[in-house]
Amino acid sequence: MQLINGKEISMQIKDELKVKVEELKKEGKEVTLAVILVGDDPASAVYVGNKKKACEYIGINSLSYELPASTTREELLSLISKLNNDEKVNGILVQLPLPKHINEDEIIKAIDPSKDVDGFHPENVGRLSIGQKGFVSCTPAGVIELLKRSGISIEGKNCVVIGRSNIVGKPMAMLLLRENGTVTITHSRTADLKSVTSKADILVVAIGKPKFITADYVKEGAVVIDVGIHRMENKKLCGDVDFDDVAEKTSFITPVPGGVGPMTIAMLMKNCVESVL
Ligand code: BQF
Repeated sequence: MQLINGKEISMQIKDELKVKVEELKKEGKEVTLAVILVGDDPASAVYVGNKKKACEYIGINSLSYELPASTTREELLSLISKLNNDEKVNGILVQLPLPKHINEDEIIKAIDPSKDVDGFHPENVGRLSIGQKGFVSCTPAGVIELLKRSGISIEGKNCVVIGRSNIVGKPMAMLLLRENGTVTITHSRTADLKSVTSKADILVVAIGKPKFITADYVKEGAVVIDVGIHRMENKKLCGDVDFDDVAEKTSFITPVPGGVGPMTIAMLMKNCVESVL
């Protein structure tokens, strides 16, 4: 079993981006990301903090908008419109989830697709599905980058994705398909999940249930990528995969923390740099 060190690989990517941003500065080009956080969800605050720290490390300007949970859709839409029209702003990120009284789809649709560094706008989702250039959702993009930089080939492999969210599962499947994987998407209504996952050469797990995937779901020698993130009672983080049970059966596995999570941030930074090119 080989541990895939997402922290280390993400650092490598961030260092590459730092060089790129310095070069852009010599050409008089700056990179600026606007980060919008609505409400006071503690996990969201941590994620936004991680993104701002990464910007600082790389040399990307970050503009921070922290709005109360009582913010109306009109107020949020008007901020987005202002940022869409601000030529100094290259990327706009609205941290999800939003408070329940605001429709996320409407907000995402309001972001200029050319500044949609999260890759959530329907235009960018559509582009991914028909093989055109565009911003790709950061977490699944990070998973592909982890596989490539670990020397794991996707072509011809039996790839099984657990989870069908718009942010992870669906774009993950599209990306694996683009790399010529043979892709199966499973979800909460899948009959006999175990029989499907135990045929996977590459298993990407985004279920949202702590330590759900045990050794009996995994084929001997498989690559297991854990997208889940949960905070346990003892404050420690764990994934959707029961790491201690599964690890010895795999050829490669990602830990939580330090696996996919840091790659999500690195790919966001990559999208920000690409938004100025
Ligand atoms: C690590 C996220 C669920 C819902 C909304 C590093 C992050 C997490 C873990 C991070 C995530 C998860 C983010 C680690 C951003 C990934 O060391 O393991 C970084 O900041 N993430 C988000 O913005 O929104 C989410 C998960």
